[in-house]
Amino acid sequence: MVGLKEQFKETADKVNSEIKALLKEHGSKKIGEVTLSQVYQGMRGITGLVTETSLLDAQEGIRFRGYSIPELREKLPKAPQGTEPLPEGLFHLMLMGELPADKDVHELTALWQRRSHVPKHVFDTIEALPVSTHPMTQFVVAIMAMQTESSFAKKYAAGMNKKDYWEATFDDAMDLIARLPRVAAYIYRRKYKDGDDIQPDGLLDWAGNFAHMMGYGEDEGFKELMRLYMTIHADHEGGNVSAHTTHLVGSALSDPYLSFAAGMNGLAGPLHGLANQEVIKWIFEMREQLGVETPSKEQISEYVKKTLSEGKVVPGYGHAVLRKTDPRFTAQMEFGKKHLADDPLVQTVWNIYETVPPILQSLGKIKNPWPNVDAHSGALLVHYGMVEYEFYTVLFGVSRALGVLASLCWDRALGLPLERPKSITTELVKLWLDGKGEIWGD
Ligand code: CMX
Repeated sequence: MVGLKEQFKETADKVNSEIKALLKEHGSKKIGEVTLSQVYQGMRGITGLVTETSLLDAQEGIRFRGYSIPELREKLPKAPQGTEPLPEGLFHLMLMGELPADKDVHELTALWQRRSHVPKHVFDTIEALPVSTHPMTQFVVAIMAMQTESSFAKKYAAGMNKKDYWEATFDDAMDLIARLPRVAAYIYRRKYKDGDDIQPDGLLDWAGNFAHMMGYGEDEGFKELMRLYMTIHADHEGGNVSAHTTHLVGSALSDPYLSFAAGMNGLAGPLHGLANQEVIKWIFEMREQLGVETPSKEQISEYVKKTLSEGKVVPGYGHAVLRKTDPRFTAQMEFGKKHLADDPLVQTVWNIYETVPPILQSLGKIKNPWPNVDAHSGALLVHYGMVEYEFYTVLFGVSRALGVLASLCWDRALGLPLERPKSITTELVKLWLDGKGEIWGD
């Protein structure tokens, strides 16, 4: 779609000039201080990145270009007869900084439909893996196999002018987003449905078609859930592991396929995206051990204490930045109340929500005892029949592509450089504390 690409370039040029002027006048202003604890403890609270697509407030939660999740659910275009936002609209908002018109969203749906062809060798590569391979591993391998299609890699090898990086990145981002649902659905059908692959439906929206290819095309409720799911998991500002990794690897001018695959390896960690499978696994194990379908709050409380006493985390709770209930949790809870309030598993998730925070709080060390996005998503999926929880992080990954690839377009359009922070050794820290060594920047 020439239109969106040109519009993006025009917007990016304007922002680029603004940033240049801003740095010329204010470039030496300090925006914070760094403590020794922050250096050792995961760089929490250090502002060191620019990500244009979304901003996280510790108390309020995520805003995409200034819009909260409830606002997006109201304002973004919907599917015919649908009430949840189309993720195409969120992508447009993140990329362009403005809410899309219905027409923009339809054009994006059509563009992604046109560019969704996945080459045969990608399916062959997936087939070369044992079917028992974790779906996230199959997903990353498939993304790497698709790297043969990278326009950025081909153009760079041929000698691309740095002024054109943004365009090749844009093209790769669009192709990747268009192809990911097909690849992810193929992995799902291969692993869980005897390889009974379902061809795309060229008339459906991006998330609706994804639901269809996974085998849930007859279920309007599941399609609506996918539209909401793909919207709320897309972005969470720039410092989280998947977004930061994609940005970091991209800063070496690794093409968007390489960068996104790297980000997905980070999403596959249990403290990040894999937590969505861990939550359901944990609830299933609790139900099995207690021998009941809907454990009481007292039983949940005992099980949480047991989990903690075994030196494990309670999955789905806590956050590195947020300090309140995640609005992505709340959006899913609202979806649950509207469509499946009687579901016993969903009710268990709500009982856990009432039980866990005071217990975590009582430990005195946890900065955020409240649920994050992963605490709720699995229960909704199980309701519609998707019980294969090892697949859940792939759903998260398909959605996350929207945010991190929109950001990668911005990275190249703004000409952001190689990322290379300074590291130090404990030896140097000790010398510095004794006044015998200098830390760069001190
Ligand atoms: N259960 C048990 N202990 C927890 C906990 C939880 N849910 N959340 C934090 N803690 C512990 C930490 O492990 C840490 O313990 P130690 O001091 O013994 O090492 C202590 O409380 C302080 O941690 P914190 O500063 O509050 O949290 P962090 O910023 O270090 O970690 C996170 C954030 C998300 C990794 C952590 O809360 C956690 O492990 N949660 C469970 C896994 C999870 O749900 N991850 C998904 C996050 C959302 C996403 O990215 O998808």
